[in-house]
Order: sequence, then C-alpha cells, then structure tokens
Amino acid sequence: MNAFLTSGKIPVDNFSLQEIRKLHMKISALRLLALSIGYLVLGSLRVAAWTATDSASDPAYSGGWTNGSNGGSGFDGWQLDPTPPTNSYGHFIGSSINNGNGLDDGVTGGVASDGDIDSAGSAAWGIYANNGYVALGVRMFAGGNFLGAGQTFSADLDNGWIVDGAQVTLALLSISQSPMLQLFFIGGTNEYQYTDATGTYYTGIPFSDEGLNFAVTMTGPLAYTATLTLRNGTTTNWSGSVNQQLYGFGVQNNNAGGTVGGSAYDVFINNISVVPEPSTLALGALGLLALTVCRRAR
Ligand SMILES: [Ca+2]
Ligand SMILES: [Ca+2]
Ligand SMILES: [Ca+2]
Repeated sequence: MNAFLTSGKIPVDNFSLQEIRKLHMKISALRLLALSIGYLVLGSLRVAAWTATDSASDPAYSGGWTNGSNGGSGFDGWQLDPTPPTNSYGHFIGSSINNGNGLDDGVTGGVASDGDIDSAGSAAWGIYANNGYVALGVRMFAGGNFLGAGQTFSADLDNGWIVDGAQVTLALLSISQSPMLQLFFIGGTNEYQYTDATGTYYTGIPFSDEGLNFAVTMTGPLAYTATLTLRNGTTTNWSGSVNQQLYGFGVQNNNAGGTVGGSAYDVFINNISVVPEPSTLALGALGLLALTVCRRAR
C-alpha cells in the first residue's frame, strides 16, 4: 500500500510522505535520410500527441466534485478518498478566496481581487480535513501516459490556514501512485518545502493563503526543473531528480483544520495542465538526425 493513497483517521505524526531496430541490408545515405526524417516526424507527433487540461469550471463538476468525475481532457477520472463527505472530511467545488483570512485582499503573497486560483464561475476544487483525518484527490494521466522530456505539468494550489504540525501536499506520483516529488507546507513552519529523490529542502517561499502555481518540466527521463510562484510574483526554481517516472498527481489535506475546522482551513487546487515543448524537442531530434546522417554517409 503506498503512502499517498493512505487516508482516513491517521495520526499526523505517523503519516509520512517519503514514500512516487536492426537492418542488415545495404542502404544508401539518401534512404537513411528519408527514414530518419520519417522517424523525426513520427517522434514529434508522438511527443506532441498528448496534452492535458482541466479546471473546476468544467461542466463535469456542475453537480459537485465527486469520485470518478472527469472533466477536461488528458486525465483519468478523479480518485477521491475518503468518500462520502462527513463533518471531518470532504470534497467540494467552491471559491479559493474563502480560505485563510477569507478575504481576496492580496495580503501574504497574493494580489487583491484576482480571485486567487478560481476559474470561471468562482470555482476551484476544495478539500477539507479535520479531527485527525486525511483527505485527498488523485488524478492519473489518461492512457497510462507519463511526463516525457520537455513536458510541463502545471497546477494552482491554494492552502488556507494549517494548524501546527498538519500538512498540505501537492505531489507528482509514480505509476503505483507513490509520491516522487512533493511540494508541501507544514503548519507552524515558515516556508513551503519539497521532497524529491535526493531529500527534503526549503523553497524560500513563505506561506500564502492567496494561491500559488507549481510547474514541473522534465529535462530528462528522471530529471526535472520546478518553478514555484506566488500570485504576487514571488518565485523560485530548482532542479532535481525523481526515482520513477511521473504518471499523475495528487493533492492531500492532512488534518489542516485540526480540532478547529471551518472554511479558513480548506485546501483548493485548480487549473491543471500538461503541455509539451515540441519546438525544443524537434531541434534536439534534428541535431540527432544530422549526426546520424553524417556518420552513416561516410
Ligand atoms: Ca486571503
Ligand atoms: Ca487574491
Ligand atoms: Ca485563497
């Protein structure tokens, strides 16, 4: 059982997220060139073949955010846990301006009157968890896709208040839904942190109840660069590695409301996407093609 999907009533202290051709024939250089161009085209098509996008404003959520609901494109349906909602945990569609101080005032890292991370209709995906409970939402990329080199995953996260020791996490997941790269905030600390293949690090980005964007671009099979940006433009980036390829993501509210609860402690996510960078890859492939042709032509 992987750690990220673990939910239900779990003591915060015990909940750890540290767990995510061969052609023997004479062939002219010209034929090789034609073949190589073919591969280049096919390769570019394959790279550009999948993208993903969704937001809480999609009509798929007009009846609420429910287990299996599946708006937008490029993702499998949401896996929500636990369900159905109780006073201690649940998932809903709501406005991200209602957490934290409950005001879209720009205070603590935001912009006044920007709607925080809401999309059309003042909508975002919300998760509440109190009284020692953990609640989460997981979304895998459709078709068993994983993030390939040059592809960027992007999501907006908006946490509210977090009681001391409680935790809010946005994670990129392996095929078995183990967390491989986690961005998180622990109540009572001063900065967002992240954990990847090599350890846990502070980001230097302070708490905000007004939302942030987290963007992760693969630069190799297991290498990435990440950019974390608050709504007011405060930003940082880093490079790192993951132990396994990334097949989806999850957002988790680990008891942010503690024994208090209420909308101030809600966690929101919205505006999720995966986009390719085909131009960069095409240039790289063109370089490889040139190299191949030059070598074979001798
Ligand atoms: Ca606020
Ligand atoms: Ca705002
Ligand atoms: Ca907010």
